[in-house]
Amino acid sequence: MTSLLLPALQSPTGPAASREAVRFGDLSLTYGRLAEASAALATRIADAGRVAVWATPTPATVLAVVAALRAGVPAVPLNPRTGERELAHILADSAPTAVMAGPDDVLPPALEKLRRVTVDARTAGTPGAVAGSGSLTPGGTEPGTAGPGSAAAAGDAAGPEAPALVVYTSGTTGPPKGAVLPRRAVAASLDALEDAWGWTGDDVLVHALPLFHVHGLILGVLGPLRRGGSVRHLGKFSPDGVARELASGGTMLFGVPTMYHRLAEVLDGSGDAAERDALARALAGARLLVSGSAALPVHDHERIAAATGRRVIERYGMTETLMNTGIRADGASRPGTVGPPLAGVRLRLVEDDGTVLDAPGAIGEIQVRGPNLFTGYLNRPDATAAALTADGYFRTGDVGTVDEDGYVTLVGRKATDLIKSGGYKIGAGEIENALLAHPGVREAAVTGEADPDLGERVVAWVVPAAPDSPPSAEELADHVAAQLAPHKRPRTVRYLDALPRNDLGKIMKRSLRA
Ligand code: MCA
Ligand code: AMP
Repeated sequence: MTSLLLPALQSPTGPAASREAVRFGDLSLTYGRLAEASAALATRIADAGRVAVWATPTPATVLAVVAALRAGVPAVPLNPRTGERELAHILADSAPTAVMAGPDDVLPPALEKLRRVTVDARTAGTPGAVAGSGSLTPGGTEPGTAGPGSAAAAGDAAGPEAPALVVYTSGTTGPPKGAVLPRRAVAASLDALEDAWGWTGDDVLVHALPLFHVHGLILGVLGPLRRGGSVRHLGKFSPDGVARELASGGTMLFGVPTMYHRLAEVLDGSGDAAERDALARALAGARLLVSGSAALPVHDHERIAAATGRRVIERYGMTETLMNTGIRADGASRPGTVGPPLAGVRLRLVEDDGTVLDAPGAIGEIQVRGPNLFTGYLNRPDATAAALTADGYFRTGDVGTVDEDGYVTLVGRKATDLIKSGGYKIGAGEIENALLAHPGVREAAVTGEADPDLGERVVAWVVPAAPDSPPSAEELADHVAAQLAPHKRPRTVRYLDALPRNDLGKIMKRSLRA
């Protein structure tokens, strides 16, 4: 493991400098430009204790995060669609002193109090920018600070335990918690994937994942940059975009199961035959198709394999642990399993009473330990202590089995109040609290239901304050989207006269589901 997080950005010259680092549509950044611009930007945030990044799916986000890493300043990526209540919580909790955003981004009032550092990844006119071809000349609102010497000024050499990112993730109750991810964990996890997948600087990764979570940002952006390779981001997921980028040089595809499901629907559907064939050819030509963040149903595995002759491989991770297991590029694919532990990761199954299970076929909670783990939750020593065992293992809350050759299969989750929808982790409690804050809601409970596209769908069970004029499902969805985030909105609302409760007054969600 190299001590620099992004060695390819240190002082690239010659062909290494002109290699494309990132491309979003017709906007692209070479290693040379990214190195220069991020070094200049790093000097502007060097004194920020923590910096928020308005994480739109654009090159500005890449530039901002790389600059923060090079400055040794922890970055807090924000979902640009975060609602009022959730944003207020994240800002109060993480206390950034500045926010990095693109020149045209309209920031919500809560962010106006912070120093705004404009990240302009489009300004043309600096040597190397080719007008009209989409080459970028970033450098922010202080032109002239990016010079050939400045790339070396940014160290990228903060200590291994220094926090690189704070990523917010939902729990069963309460607002999201900030997982503090040290540089050591980012490096270790990306290097374990290099080993598992033979990931090199020649790879061109294609994806359309959001840039405010581990999957899209750490694996999907820092992964290629650490290897000196390229990433092409689609901006917004579409089967056409996937086909286009894989057919024109893309070697790897990362996606959540919902995306692979939508690809399978095209491959298996009765739509346009030319579109279907183009997609099948493009997928067949890729070196690696990787799914993660939730389980890819075997039916979708099979449909993709039938149409392309290629197997999607799965890897299993978590915000707090980064990547734990994965099918190797040179290993047996085995749909339905998430592969063996990655290099450096120790994984065990544990019974409720703490007994470690080692009989093949045993089912228990998955606990993991290794250099890939976070350091803790920001401002939450209680939650951090509860998540870790005395001997340093992280309690994932996932329930699984390990077979004789070490392949892990996930069979469920300990907490029924966690919903995975479209690959996003969503806590039932935070949605219930948001619903209860709506004047038309007297009581609320939230559950997850199976959904062929999203994996699980958020369902709200509501007792209206006024039974004759309940708030509409759309109004409640809009309310949750505006307070928390659009992906947390209920997709189904069911109205009841009362919630089923046990003798202690606790809501019996099991009987709701039944
Ligand atoms: C709809 N929209 C609304 C509302 N309704 N906006 C405001 N209020 C409303 N009431 C908007 C949305 O914002 C969006 O806008 C559009 O309508 C469609 O939204 P939605 O229906 O939510 O999209 P979808 O089709 O359901 O999205 C599917 C998806 C998405 C693209 C697969 O779920 C996704 O990107 N998932 C990735 C999750 C992920 O990266 N997870 C990683 C975390 P517009 O059309 O403009 O966009 S897990 C992780 O990191 C660990 C480590 C791991 O293992 O990977
Ligand atoms: P998050 O906290 O958003 O990082 O989500 C982490 C959770 O996603 C894990 O605890 C798992 O429940 C789930 N997950 C991630 N990858 C997979 C996978 N390949 N198969 C099934 N579940 C997964």
